[in-house]
Amino acid sequence: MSERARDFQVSANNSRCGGSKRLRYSIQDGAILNIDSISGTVCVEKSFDYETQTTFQTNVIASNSGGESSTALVSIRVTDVNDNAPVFYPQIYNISAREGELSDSALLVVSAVDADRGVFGQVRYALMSDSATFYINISSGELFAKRRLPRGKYHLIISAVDGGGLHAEIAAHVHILVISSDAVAPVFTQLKYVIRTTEDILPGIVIGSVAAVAPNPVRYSTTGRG
Ligand SMILES: [Ca+2]
Ligand SMILES: [Ca+2]
Repeated sequence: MSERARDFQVSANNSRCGGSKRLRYSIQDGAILNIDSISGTVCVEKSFDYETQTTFQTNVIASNSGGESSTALVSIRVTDVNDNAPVFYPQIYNISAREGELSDSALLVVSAVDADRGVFGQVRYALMSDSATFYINISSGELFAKRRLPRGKYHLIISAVDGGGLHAEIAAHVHILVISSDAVAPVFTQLKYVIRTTEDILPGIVIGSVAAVAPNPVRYSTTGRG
């Protein structure tokens, strides 16, 4: 059953000679599924979310007017649909680069996450502006300069799309300040930091750290979603 669930039907026989033929169906976990007591059609009361739960089991009961009953197991396997678009995090990037430099290293890595799995969760990036000067690795999100950059400011817009064709609702914005070759900008020790934490972490608890090196004291700030 997909996250957009369909109804299906259960059936039972009441073959005892002379017994009542009137069957009634009922189901456990009525908050999630509902069953038509006459036809046995099972309906969804509450949407499934593949990202939360991929299987679900419950019992259905068929009983006759004589008080006899039997039970069957209904096992539901939820299949993934593309119900999540990529989301950039962070959505705004501010970096500086030195004029006249051309490096094989990426200027930065943009990142969008998609809660779906498989192809539906695969994110590809595209540069929507200034593609004559910059290019992006569509799989990794690494942003490179195509040529030596003159001093100035650049504003790039980057989109993300998943394997099912859903686009990120909000694009990423990259602000690049190209500074004098004499200036020394702080340099992060890594272009991308991955920090894992549990969902029930309390505010104020340290979950990781980042580091940049520079000849002068460095101040840190964040630009993503709060
Ligand atoms: Ca999904
Ligand atoms: Ca998706």
